[in-house]
Amino acid sequence: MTSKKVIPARESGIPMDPDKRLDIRQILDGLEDYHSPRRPWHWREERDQARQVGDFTYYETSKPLKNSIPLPGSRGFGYIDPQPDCVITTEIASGRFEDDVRRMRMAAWHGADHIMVIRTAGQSHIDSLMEGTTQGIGGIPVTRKQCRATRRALDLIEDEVGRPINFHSYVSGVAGPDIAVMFVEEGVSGVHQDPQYNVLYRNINMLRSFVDACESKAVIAYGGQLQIDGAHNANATAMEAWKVMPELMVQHAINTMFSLKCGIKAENIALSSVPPTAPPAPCMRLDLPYAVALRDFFRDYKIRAQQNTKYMESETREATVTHTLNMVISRLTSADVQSTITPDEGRNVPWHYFNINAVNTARQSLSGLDGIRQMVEIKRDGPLGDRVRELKERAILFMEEIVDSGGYFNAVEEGFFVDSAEYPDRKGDGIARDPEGGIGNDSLFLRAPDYFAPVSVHFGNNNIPEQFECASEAIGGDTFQDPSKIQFIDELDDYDNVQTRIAERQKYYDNPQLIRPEVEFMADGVLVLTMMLPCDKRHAEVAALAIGEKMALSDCEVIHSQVMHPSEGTYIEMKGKVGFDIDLSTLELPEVIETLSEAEIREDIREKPLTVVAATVGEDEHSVGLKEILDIKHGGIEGYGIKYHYLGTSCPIDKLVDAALETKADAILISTIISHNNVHYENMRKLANASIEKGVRDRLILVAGGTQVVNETAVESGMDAGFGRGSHGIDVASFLVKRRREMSGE
Ligand code: Z98
Repeated sequence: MTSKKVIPARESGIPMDPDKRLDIRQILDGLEDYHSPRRPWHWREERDQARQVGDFTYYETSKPLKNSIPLPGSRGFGYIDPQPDCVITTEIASGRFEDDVRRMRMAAWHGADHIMVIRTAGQSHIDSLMEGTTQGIGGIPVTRKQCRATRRALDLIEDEVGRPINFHSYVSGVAGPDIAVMFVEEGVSGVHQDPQYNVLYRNINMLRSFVDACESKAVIAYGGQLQIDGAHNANATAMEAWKVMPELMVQHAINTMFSLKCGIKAENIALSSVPPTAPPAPCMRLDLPYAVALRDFFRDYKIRAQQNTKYMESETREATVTHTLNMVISRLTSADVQSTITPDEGRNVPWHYFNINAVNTARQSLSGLDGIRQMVEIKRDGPLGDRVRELKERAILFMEEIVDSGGYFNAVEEGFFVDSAEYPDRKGDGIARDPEGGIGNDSLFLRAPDYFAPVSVHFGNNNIPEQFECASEAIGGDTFQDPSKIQFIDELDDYDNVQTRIAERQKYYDNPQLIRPEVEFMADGVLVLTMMLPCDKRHAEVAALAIGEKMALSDCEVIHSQVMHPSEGTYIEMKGKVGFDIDLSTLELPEVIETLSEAEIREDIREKPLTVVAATVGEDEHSVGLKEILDIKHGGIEGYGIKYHYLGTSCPIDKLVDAALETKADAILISTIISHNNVHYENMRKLANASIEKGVRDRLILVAGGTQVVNETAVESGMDAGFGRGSHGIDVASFLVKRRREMSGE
C-alpha cells in the first residue's frame, strides 16, 4: 500500500493569469499526486429567475461568469454577456491533451461548461484501461494521465471563469466498468453509457454489454455523474434519419429504465436527442413534433440536444443555420444541455476556433430566444398534436413487438434496430447481431455462490463476510474512499508521449513570444486561405493548391469548395502550413492612444469652445455610425460640449469645406461605410485636396471614420486621424482636443 500525498484541487499553486497561456509543464508537475475530489454533475446556478443584464430583462439565464468574452455584437449593448440557463457542451479531442486544455480555457471563456473528450483508438474493443501512448496506435485512447491532466487544468480554468466545468467522456466498450471507475476516481462529471451502443455500433457481445452496463451504471450512480445515452447514433447511421424516430424513443426508453434500475437517479439520466433531419427538408415540421413527443414521454429526465451530423457538409454557414434552427426546438421544448459539438464533428475540422464559433452560436441563439415560451405556445391541436400522437403510438407498438418477439436480445438478433423504414414499416436493412457473437462473447461467467468483491460500489450479489460492515473494509477502504491508493501509470511509450512532444516544441514553451499560426496543436503552422476563383469547381480546387504552392505554403488541402456558378466562380477554403516563426518581441505595435479624461475634455471645451461640421460623404447614406460619434444620447462628442453642424448624408466634399469656413469650424468629420474599390480613402484624399486648394488645410482638423477605416491609411490619405470599428465619441473628442493643442503649440 502506498502513502502518497494527494494534492487537493486548487492547492497546487499554479498561477492563472489571463494574460498568460496555460503552461502544460506546470499541469504535469506532480500530476501523479494530484487528486480532484469526486465531481458530481453541476447544473448552472441561479436559474429560474428574471435577471436584469444591461438594459434587458432575461428569463432564461444563469449566474454570470467572472471572466468571459462577450459576443462581438454585444458592443451595441454595453458588452453584456448573459449566460443561458442550460449547460453548453463542446467536444475537444485533438489527441494532444496539452493542446486541448488551452482550447478548453478558450471555450470556458465563451460560456462552455461541459467539455467532452472522445477517443478514436478503437478502445471499445480493448478489455482493460489503456495507459501508454496517445497517438501512436492510430488514434487517441482516453487514459488516466490524460483525464487527470485535463481535470487539473479544468480545476484552474473553472476558478478563472467562476463556474464549475463538467468534464465528460465515454463509458463504452468491453472495458466499460473499468473506465467508469477510473472516471469517478479522476473527477469526470458526465459520461455516455448505453449498452445498445456497444451492441449495434461496436459489435460487442450483447449479453456481456448489458451485464457490464449494470456495473458501470452502479459506479456512475455513485459518482453522481450525468449519464447520456446513445440513441442519437441511430439517426446518424440510418439511411433516412427522419424515419427512425419511433425507434429512437424505444432506445431512449430501454436505456433510461435500465439505468434507473441500476440506481442512477432520474435527474442524472439524460437522453441524447438529435433533431432527425435538417434543411432544406422542412425540418421544423418533422423535428418539432418529435421533440415534443420525447418531452411528453420522458418528462422526468434530462434532454441533451445536439445536431444531426448526417446532413452536415463542409460549409460552416450551413451547419450554423441548422444548429440555430435546432436551438429554436431546444428553447421551445427546454433542453437541459445544449451540445455544440456537431458543427465541427460533422465537418471534420475540429479546430480551436470552430469550437468557439459553435459555442457562440449556442450562446447567441439561446440568448436571442430567451423567454420565447412566454409568447409562443406549442399548438397541440392540429398537425403537431396529430404527429406527436402518431409517433408515440409507433414507438409503443415497436416496444410491444420487442416484448412479443421474446425480448431485446431476440429483437436485436432479428434486425429490429436501425432499420431505415419508419416503424411499423421495415426495409430489412437493420443491424442484426448474434447473441453468441461479437467481441467478448464467451467471457461471461456466473458469480460463484461465495463471490465477494471488496469494493464500496458494486452491482448485484456480494457476499460480504460477517466481520466487515461494508465490503471495502476488507482492504481498508478502496480507491473511492482512499484516493492515495489509485495507481498512476505514466505513458509507456518512450517515443510518443507528452514529454517528447513538449521537447520538440521546447522553444515555443520557453519563449511564449515566439509564435506560429495554430489551429490545433502548438505551432502547427496551419492557416486557412479563403478565395474566390473565377472558374469551375474542378479547376478551382487544383488552382487553389497551385496558389498555395506559389505562396510557399506546405501541406495544402482544400477543406471546402462551393460552386457560385458553374463557370463564373467557385469559393474555396484551403488549409496550408507556414514554416516560419514570428517573434512578437520584434514587432512594432501601433501606439496605444490614451484618451484624455472626460473631465479634462469638458474643461478644455468650456474654456475654448470647439465646433465641427460633419456628414457622410460620397454616395453613402449610412449615418448611424456618425450619429453615434456626434449625438449626446450615444455618448457622442456633443456630450463633452463640442458643437456640431450635421450636413446629412452623401454630402459633396466642397459643400463640407464651405460649411466649415462659414461656421468657423475647427474640424471636419466625414464618415463612409462603403469601401468598394477603396472609395472611402478616395473621399479622404478629395477632402484633404479641397482644404489645401481653399488654403485652409492648416487651420482645419480633418477626421474620417467608418467600419473599414484604418488610422494609418487615413493619415496617408491626408487626414489627421481615422477612426475604425469600435470607436466612440470620447476617442474622437479626445483626439480633437489634443490635436488642437498641438496646432496652437500648447
Ligand atoms: C456524442 N460525439 O454524442 P467509442 N457511447 C455512446 C456514444 O454515443 C459514443 C461512444 C460511446 C458524439 C457522438 N458518440 C459519438 C453512447 C459516441 C464512443 O467506442 O470510443 O467510439 O465510443 O457525444
